[in-house]
Amino acid sequence: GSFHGCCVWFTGLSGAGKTSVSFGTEDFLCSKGYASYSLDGDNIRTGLNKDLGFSPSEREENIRRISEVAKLFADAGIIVLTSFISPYAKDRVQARELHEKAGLSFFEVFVDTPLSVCEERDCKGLYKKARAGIIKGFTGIDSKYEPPLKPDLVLKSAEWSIDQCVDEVIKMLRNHKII
Ligand code: GGZ
Repeated sequence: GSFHGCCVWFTGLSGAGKTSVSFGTEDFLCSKGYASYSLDGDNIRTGLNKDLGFSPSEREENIRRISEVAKLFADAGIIVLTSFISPYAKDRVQARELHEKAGLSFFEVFVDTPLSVCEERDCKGLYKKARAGIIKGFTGIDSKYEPPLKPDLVLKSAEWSIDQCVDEVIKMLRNHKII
Protein backbone atom coordinates (compact mmCIF):
# COMPACT_ATOMS: atom_id res chain seq x y z
CA GLY A 1 0.00 0.00 0.00
CA SER A 2 1.01 3.63 -0.03
CA PHE A 3 2.22 5.07 3.22
CA HIS A 4 4.76 7.46 4.53
CA GLY A 5 7.86 6.70 6.47
CA CYS A 6 7.96 8.56 9.75
CA CYS A 7 9.55 8.53 13.18
CA VAL A 8 7.79 7.57 16.41
CA TRP A 9 10.10 8.79 19.17
CA PHE A 10 9.45 7.21 22.58
CA THR A 11 10.91 8.99 25.58
CA GLY A 12 10.75 8.13 29.27
CA LEU A 13 12.65 6.75 32.22
CA SER A 14 14.53 3.45 32.31
CA GLY A 15 11.91 0.75 32.87
CA ALA A 16 9.03 2.96 31.71
CA GLY A 17 8.06 0.45 29.01
CA LYS A 18 9.42 2.20 25.89
CA THR A 19 10.93 -0.92 24.34
CA SER A 20 7.90 -3.13 25.10
CA VAL A 21 5.52 -0.66 23.44
CA SER A 22 7.93 -0.15 20.54
CA PHE A 23 8.26 -3.90 19.89
CA GLY A 24 4.49 -4.39 20.21
CA THR A 25 3.89 -1.59 17.72
CA GLU A 26 6.49 -2.99 15.32
CA ASP A 27 4.89 -6.46 15.49
CA PHE A 28 1.43 -5.05 14.81
CA LEU A 29 2.57 -2.88 11.90
CA CYS A 30 4.63 -5.65 10.29
CA SER A 31 1.70 -8.08 10.62
CA LYS A 32 -0.39 -5.58 8.62
CA GLY A 33 2.26 -5.30 5.94
CA TYR A 34 3.80 -1.99 6.98
CA ALA A 35 7.56 -1.72 7.03
CA SER A 36 8.52 -0.87 10.60
CA TYR A 37 11.71 -1.12 12.62
CA SER A 38 12.66 -0.48 16.25
CA LEU A 39 15.90 1.16 17.29
CA ASP A 40 16.84 0.67 20.93
CA GLY A 41 19.80 0.21 23.20
CA ASP A 42 20.24 -3.40 22.14
CA ASN A 43 20.91 -2.57 18.51
CA ILE A 44 22.43 0.90 18.88
CA ARG A 45 24.38 1.14 22.14
CA THR A 46 26.04 -2.23 21.41
CA GLY A 47 27.08 -1.19 17.90
CA LEU A 48 27.04 2.26 16.34
CA ASN A 49 27.21 3.97 19.75
CA LYS A 50 29.32 1.51 21.71
CA ASP A 51 31.88 4.25 22.26
CA LEU A 52 29.35 6.31 24.25
CA GLY A 53 28.55 6.23 27.98
CA PHE A 54 26.03 8.19 30.02
CA SER A 55 27.60 11.59 30.71
CA PRO A 56 25.43 14.50 29.55
CA SER A 57 27.55 15.08 26.45
CA GLU A 58 27.60 11.39 25.57
CA ARG A 59 23.82 11.15 25.93
CA GLU A 60 23.51 14.18 23.66
CA GLU A 61 25.75 12.55 21.04
CA ASN A 62 23.84 9.25 21.44
CA ILE A 63 20.57 11.00 20.63
CA ARG A 64 22.11 13.02 17.80
CA ARG A 65 23.37 9.91 16.01
CA ILE A 66 20.11 8.03 16.62
CA SER A 67 18.18 10.98 15.17
CA GLU A 68 20.28 10.85 12.01
CA VAL A 69 19.83 7.09 11.64
CA ALA A 70 16.08 7.33 12.33
CA LYS A 71 15.76 9.99 9.66
CA LEU A 72 17.39 7.71 7.10
CA PHE A 73 15.01 4.87 7.96
CA ALA A 74 12.01 7.21 7.73
CA ASP A 75 13.30 8.60 4.44
CA ALA A 76 13.48 5.03 3.13
CA GLY A 77 9.73 4.73 3.77
CA ILE A 78 9.94 2.84 7.05
CA ILE A 79 7.99 3.60 10.23
CA VAL A 80 10.95 3.83 12.58
CA LEU A 81 10.34 3.50 16.32
CA THR A 82 13.04 4.70 18.71
CA SER A 83 13.14 3.84 22.40
CA PHE A 84 15.79 5.78 24.26
CA ILE A 85 15.45 7.72 27.49
CA SER A 86 16.41 10.87 25.54
CA PRO A 87 16.34 12.89 28.76
CA TYR A 88 17.02 16.36 27.33
CA ALA A 89 14.19 18.34 25.75
CA LYS A 90 16.51 20.23 23.40
CA ASP A 91 17.89 17.02 21.90
CA ARG A 92 14.36 15.82 21.20
CA VAL A 93 13.52 19.17 19.60
CA GLN A 94 16.56 18.73 17.35
CA ALA A 95 15.45 15.21 16.45
CA ARG A 96 12.06 16.59 15.45
CA GLU A 97 13.59 19.40 13.41
CA LEU A 98 15.87 17.03 11.56
CA HIS A 99 12.86 14.97 10.45
CA GLU A 100 10.54 17.85 9.70
CA LYS A 101 13.17 19.66 7.61
CA ALA A 102 13.33 16.50 5.50
CA GLY A 103 9.52 16.51 5.14
CA LEU A 104 9.09 13.52 7.46
CA SER A 105 6.51 13.29 10.24
CA PHE A 106 7.84 13.02 13.77
CA PHE A 107 5.77 11.96 16.78
CA GLU A 108 7.07 12.42 20.30
CA VAL A 109 5.51 9.81 22.58
CA PHE A 110 5.97 10.28 26.30
CA VAL A 111 5.93 6.95 28.13
CA ASP A 112 4.85 8.58 31.36
CA THR A 113 5.57 6.08 34.10
CA PRO A 114 6.25 7.41 37.59
CA LEU A 115 9.77 6.91 38.89
CA SER A 116 8.34 4.95 41.83
CA VAL A 117 6.82 2.40 39.44
CA CYS A 118 10.00 2.10 37.33
CA GLU A 119 11.99 1.66 40.50
CA GLU A 120 9.54 -0.94 41.78
CA ARG A 121 9.86 -2.89 38.51
CA ASP A 122 13.65 -2.53 38.47
CA CYS A 123 13.84 -5.10 35.66
CA LYS A 124 17.64 -5.05 35.52
CA GLY A 125 18.44 -4.11 39.13
CA LEU A 126 19.92 -0.80 37.95
CA TYR A 127 17.85 1.45 40.23
CA LYS A 128 19.02 -0.52 43.23
CA LYS A 129 22.62 -0.03 42.12
CA ALA A 130 21.99 3.67 41.48
CA ARG A 131 20.48 4.13 44.96
CA ALA A 132 23.48 2.35 46.43
CA GLY A 133 25.80 4.70 44.54
CA ILE A 134 27.31 1.84 42.53
CA ILE A 135 26.02 3.45 39.32
CA LYS A 136 26.51 7.22 39.21
CA GLY A 137 24.48 9.61 37.08
CA PHE A 138 21.43 7.38 36.69
CA THR A 139 18.41 9.06 35.09
CA GLY A 140 15.76 9.94 37.67
CA ILE A 141 18.11 9.36 40.60
CA ASP A 142 21.08 11.67 40.12
CA SER A 143 20.75 12.64 36.47
CA LYS A 144 17.93 14.78 35.13
CA TYR A 145 14.97 13.80 32.97
CA GLU A 146 13.13 16.66 31.29
CA PRO A 147 9.56 15.51 30.54
CA PRO A 148 8.09 16.66 27.21
CA LEU A 149 5.86 19.73 27.59
CA LYS A 150 3.84 19.10 24.42
CA PRO A 151 4.20 15.44 23.44
CA ASP A 152 2.12 14.13 20.54
CA LEU A 153 0.95 11.28 22.75
CA VAL A 154 1.20 10.34 26.43
CA LEU A 155 1.14 6.68 27.45
CA LYS A 156 0.31 5.90 31.09
CA SER A 157 2.06 2.57 31.07
CA ALA A 158 1.57 2.06 34.81
CA GLU A 159 -2.20 2.15 34.31
CA TRP A 160 -2.56 0.66 30.83
CA SER A 161 -1.49 -2.67 29.39
CA ILE A 162 1.19 -2.80 26.70
CA ASP A 163 -1.54 -3.71 24.17
CA GLN A 164 -3.56 -0.63 25.16
CA CYS A 165 -0.46 1.54 24.71
CA VAL A 166 0.19 -0.04 21.30
CA ASP A 167 -3.44 0.69 20.32
CA GLU A 168 -2.95 4.36 21.20
CA VAL A 169 0.14 4.57 18.99
CA ILE A 170 -1.71 2.88 16.13
CA LYS A 171 -4.65 5.28 16.53
CA MET A 172 -2.27 8.22 16.38
CA LEU A 173 -0.69 6.90 13.16
CA ARG A 174 -4.16 6.40 11.64
CA ASN A 175 -5.28 9.90 12.67
CA HIS A 176 -2.27 11.31 10.86
CA LYS A 177 -2.88 9.14 7.77
CA ILE A 178 0.46 7.40 8.15
CA ILE A 179 -1.33 4.05 7.94
C1 GGZ B 1 20.24 5.73 32.60
C2 GGZ B 1 21.39 3.77 32.12
C3 GGZ B 1 22.50 4.27 32.80
C4 GGZ B 1 22.43 5.56 33.38
C5 GGZ B 1 23.00 2.30 32.06
N1 GGZ B 1 21.29 6.27 33.24
O1 GGZ B 1 16.59 -0.04 31.50
P1 GGZ B 1 17.64 0.01 30.48
O2 GGZ B 1 19.06 0.11 31.15
O3 GGZ B 1 17.67 -0.95 29.37
O4 GGZ B 1 17.58 1.46 29.92
C6 GGZ B 1 18.67 2.26 30.31
C7 GGZ B 1 19.59 2.46 29.14
C8 GGZ B 1 19.55 3.93 28.73
O5 GGZ B 1 20.20 4.15 27.52
P2 GGZ B 1 19.67 5.26 26.50
O6 GGZ B 1 20.55 5.18 25.30
O7 GGZ B 1 18.21 5.10 26.32
O8 GGZ B 1 19.95 6.58 27.36
S1 GGZ B 1 20.03 8.10 26.84
O9 GGZ B 1 18.88 8.33 25.96
O10 GGZ B 1 19.97 8.91 28.08
O11 GGZ B 1 21.31 8.28 26.14
C9 GGZ B 1 19.48 1.44 31.31
C10 GGZ B 1 20.92 1.59 30.89
O12 GGZ B 1 20.90 2.10 29.53
N2 GGZ B 1 21.71 2.54 31.68
N3 GGZ B 1 23.50 3.34 32.74
N4 GGZ B 1 23.47 6.10 34.03
N5 GGZ B 1 20.25 4.50 32.04
